[in-house]
Amino acid sequence: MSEVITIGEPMVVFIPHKAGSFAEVDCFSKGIAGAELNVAVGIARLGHSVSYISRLGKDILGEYIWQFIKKEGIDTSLLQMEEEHLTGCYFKTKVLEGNPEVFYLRKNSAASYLKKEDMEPLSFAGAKILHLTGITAAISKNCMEACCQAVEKAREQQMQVFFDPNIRAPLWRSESEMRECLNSMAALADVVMPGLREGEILTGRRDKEQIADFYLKCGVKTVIIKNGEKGAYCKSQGEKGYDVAGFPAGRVVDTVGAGDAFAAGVITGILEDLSLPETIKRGNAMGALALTSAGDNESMPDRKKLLDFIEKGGRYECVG
Ligand code: KDG
Repeated sequence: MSEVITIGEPMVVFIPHKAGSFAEVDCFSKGIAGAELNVAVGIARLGHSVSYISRLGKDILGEYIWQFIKKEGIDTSLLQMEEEHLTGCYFKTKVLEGNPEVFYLRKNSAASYLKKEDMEPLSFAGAKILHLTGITAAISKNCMEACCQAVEKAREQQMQVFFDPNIRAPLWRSESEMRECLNSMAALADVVMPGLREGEILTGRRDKEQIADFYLKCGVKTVIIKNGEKGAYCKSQGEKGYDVAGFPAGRVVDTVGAGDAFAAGVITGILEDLSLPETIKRGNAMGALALTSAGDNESMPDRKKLLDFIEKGGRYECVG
């Protein structure tokens, strides 16, 4: 089994060539998306083994995604292809500042039919980390149950469980349901990695230490709160919290996928037994690099690009 296992919904993303509403844009490029898949790409490019659990529709998008996953060296043995449902996709806008808007065409997608029973026959033997995000939990009740089942299996193998809440409000019926589900998933994890704003929304606290304490009280071992260019704040059980400085990103092309790049940096740092501050520094560097391209995982670095970026203290030529 691979070192890391992750579960999620892959999508094709359509990336506009210019700013404006959908009606105003004529040309789009296509790319591959899906938070957990982005993380898997980051992990694989740094030379670690990773398995991706998902369902794809047997259609042109599903075929395209399958080829991409194989090309990236991610284990496809836990991927299923099915005839009945389609593969999801989404469109994003191009913005000159801030976060782009996203429009999903993913309701009833093949991945939303992932279920608990799909997890039961799988062997997690030998794997070290299970990475989950709140997006998979949001797409359907059965996906949420599949994630919980995966946590049980991970526990049997003494794996560490990582959780990124990844708030995607349009996927939830209400904010209270979202808060309750995401916090209950977070409580199952060893390491929780919310963005600062996400932490505020989910816990109702306004301060990074209070947000961290909220999750530590639920039994989480380490909380890492992402704060964009400023870096991240970390607090572990029984220890004092600390900040790890971020990297200047240079020109920001697109912010989507930065949190996933951060997670890939943290997960690989843990696999390589880096100290926690060094691990988070790697996460910050990966997050900054992710801002330099229009795709969701296009600028996930290989090891050389990552080490060069860290050595130079940031700044990288933008793509697109
Ligand atoms: O974190 C990046 C993801 O948001 C993006 O790749 C698409 O998975 C996606 C989603 O659900 O928004």
